[in-house]
Amino acid sequence: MSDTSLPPALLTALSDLLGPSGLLTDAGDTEAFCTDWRMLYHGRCAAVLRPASTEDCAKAVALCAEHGVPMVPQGGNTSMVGGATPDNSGKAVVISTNRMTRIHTIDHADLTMTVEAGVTLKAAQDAAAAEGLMLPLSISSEGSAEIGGILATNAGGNNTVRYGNARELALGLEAVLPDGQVLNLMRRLRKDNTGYALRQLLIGSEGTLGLITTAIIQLQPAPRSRETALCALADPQAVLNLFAAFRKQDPAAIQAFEYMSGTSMALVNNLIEGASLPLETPAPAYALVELGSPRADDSLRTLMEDVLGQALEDGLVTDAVLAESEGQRQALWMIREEHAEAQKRAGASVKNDVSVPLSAIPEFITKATAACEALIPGIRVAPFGHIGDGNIHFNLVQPEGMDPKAFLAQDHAMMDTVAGIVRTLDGSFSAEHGVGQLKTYMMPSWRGGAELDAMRKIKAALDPKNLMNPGKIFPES
Ligand code: 2HG
Ligand code: ZN
Repeated sequence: MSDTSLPPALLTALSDLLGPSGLLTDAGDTEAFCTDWRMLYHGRCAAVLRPASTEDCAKAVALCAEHGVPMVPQGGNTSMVGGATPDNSGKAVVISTNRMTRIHTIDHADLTMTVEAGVTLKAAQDAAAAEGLMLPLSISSEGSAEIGGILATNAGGNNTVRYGNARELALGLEAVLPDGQVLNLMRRLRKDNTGYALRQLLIGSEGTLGLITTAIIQLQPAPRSRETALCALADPQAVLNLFAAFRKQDPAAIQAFEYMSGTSMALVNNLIEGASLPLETPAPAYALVELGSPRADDSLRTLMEDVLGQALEDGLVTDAVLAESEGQRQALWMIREEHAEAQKRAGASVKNDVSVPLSAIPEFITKATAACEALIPGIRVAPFGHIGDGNIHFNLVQPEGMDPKAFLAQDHAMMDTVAGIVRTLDGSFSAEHGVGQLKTYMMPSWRGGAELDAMRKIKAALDPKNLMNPGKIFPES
């Protein structure tokens, strides 16, 4: 039985092109593609298209474009801002990349991997590791998030502090444009100033300018020594001081530098099975520090012990634990990576993925905490994130016992309160999660004037009928 509203001619053409496993039209099969990971958005679609190659994807896009059917690209469906969920008109098709799962090559001389959009980040990391190399991008959702979506949203994550965002790692790209043309930018060059950097335009465009199908990713030699520590501290300023202490000794050794507040840590402890704080007493703030090097000597251990030893002596760090095995390292990372899941289990929450200059972080956290507590008494302010990049997930969890709907009804008031403080500190309301549909309403006041105008002109030039991921990034008027 088919639940689609697609015109019969298009349906037949798509069915001939993609075959039974490449075209889903039953509501029971398409439902999972119409809801986001956080269950905040519940859209509908006319069909889910699952092309298995760039060629099929391009033909499917051309057919939809011809019939004026909107298209929503979707990877692992892990967006935090509703970036891959269709609206509820039921007119759009979702184009899922999850059948494009080939890893074409891993090149040791160029240190690159050529990979299709639907490969999960974890599968790509594992393939690199199996060859003694490292794909230096790590995010909490890496088991499901796919390479195409990661590039479309310019994901950041835990290793940005050393290796940059997804943008810095993509040397080449192939994408299908909104009219079905294939844009082949698969060049593998570190230097290439031949006209506009279209690759960088597609990266971070959240699927509004085209659908990324293949990429060439820069790899690194695998680390042969790694040191990981969890530290307890008094406040975010102390966490930043510890970051500065490591940076002063050897900035290139810092592979990750993460912050967790006492409140967010307590949620993980209470709500995630198998997670327990490996420190004597709970603290107001924590830092998860990872150092890495392709050298196999013990210089990182010395560095870690020297900096932490001094910090403990100075009272900057109040307690610390070092991972003594890969198992212990993974247990420390599990505590960090389960933050999003713990907050989901704690009830409704509002996410503010912000960045401010490093020096402004303590002031931001203090002011935003006070403002949110004044706005909603009993609110649980649970910030954490990539403090080494100035990126804080300033997440707000509903008061215990409050009706989740009543809490979410105030989401704009909360987001505007936080964003207002971010603005006074020269920050951004979207650091690494994108604008999606959740934050489109903020665009005119943040990216108004010539900047938003230029963005709209680019969108109109590449997608004049507004068919590719409509309703994302751009506010309606
Ligand atoms: C992370 O850093 C992700 O774990 C998710 O970006 C952040 O839940 C969040 O807000
Ligand atoms: Zn993050």
